Amino acid sequence: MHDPFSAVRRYDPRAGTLSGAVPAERRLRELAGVFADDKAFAAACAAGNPLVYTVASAEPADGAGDLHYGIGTLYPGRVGAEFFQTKGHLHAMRDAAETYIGLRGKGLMLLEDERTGACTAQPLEANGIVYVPGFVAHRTVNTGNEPLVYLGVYPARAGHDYGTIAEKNFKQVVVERNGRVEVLARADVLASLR
Ligand code: S6P
Ligand code: ZN
Repeated sequence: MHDPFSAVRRYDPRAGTLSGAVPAERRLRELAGVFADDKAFAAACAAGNPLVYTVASAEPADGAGDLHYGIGTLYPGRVGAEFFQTKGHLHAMRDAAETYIGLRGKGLMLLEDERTGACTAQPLEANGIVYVPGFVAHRTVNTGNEPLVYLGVYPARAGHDYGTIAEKNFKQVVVERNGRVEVLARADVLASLR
């Protein structure tokens, strides 16, 4: 029988593992449309289709008040000038918020409110916490040289809407330029690639 109290898991912040969870893998080819530079994307896929990130999730129960959580491990790397990043999503249950807790490494979260269009890039790194309110699309970017490992905790019924992002993408793009991390407008980056 399901025991509601046998709920202890172990995680490893260096390896990004979670006991009892088989990590889902996202390789570069699955991120078609995410990166601004189509040519660099095609070249990187052809050159070995690297593992970009894994997510190891725990879904203890699915009631209205329940929580799910997952450990994301986003590897360092770039496609052209743009840092490795997650697909990004809104929650299907739009008002579902999420708390991201940084465990290892250094990066940014791109946040974009679908109601107002307001967007920002917030630091996500070891010992830092980013709160993602409802109605806010979120994407994680690794701007460092080691894996970015984080824990995301969200309502069990949040769900994922990837389609809206696939259509519109995020307004901001995070690139390395002259050895520095820069957050640029996608429209400007696309124009410079033409
Ligand atoms: C789930 C939570 C994270 C992401 C993970 C991968 O609500 O936000 O666990 O699933 O960062 O990102 P994505 O966009 O591929 O789901
Ligand atoms: Zn989420």
